Amino acid sequence: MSDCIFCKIAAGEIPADKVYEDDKVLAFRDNHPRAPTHVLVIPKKHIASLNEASGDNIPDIAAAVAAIPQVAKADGVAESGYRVISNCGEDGGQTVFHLHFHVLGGRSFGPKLFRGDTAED
Ligand code: DGP
Repeated sequence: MSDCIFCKIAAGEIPADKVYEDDKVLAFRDNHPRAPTHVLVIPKKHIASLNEASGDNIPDIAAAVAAIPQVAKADGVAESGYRVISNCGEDGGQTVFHLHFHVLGGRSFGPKLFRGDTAED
């Protein structure tokens, strides 16, 4: 997709700190890291979000998921643990509409998903 920043990174048109690459997948460091390890794992194919997960896209999404433990291992967080997030849509907090998995590690996130423990937080 011509105006997609992650497509441009996948095509090598915009530089990124790459940590993993194969024919279907690219992983690179987030430019606004929230943890010592903060890597974005993307399918190279333009898929806007998990909302578009379907038969045709599943091999690309599966390849991205399969790259996650390799990224975690390479960054030394596989044993200590890490968090994987894929924000989907506006309420999900998605800002870049090319499917990506945030791989966050190197610190403890604890059991909470939200700031508080209620559905409104
Ligand atoms: P999300 O809010 O889930 O859509 O996350 C998008 C992330 O992408 C955000 O943490 C910042 C990161 N990001 C945006 N533009 C770039 C870029 O040009 N390069 C890199 N490395 N990361 C980017």
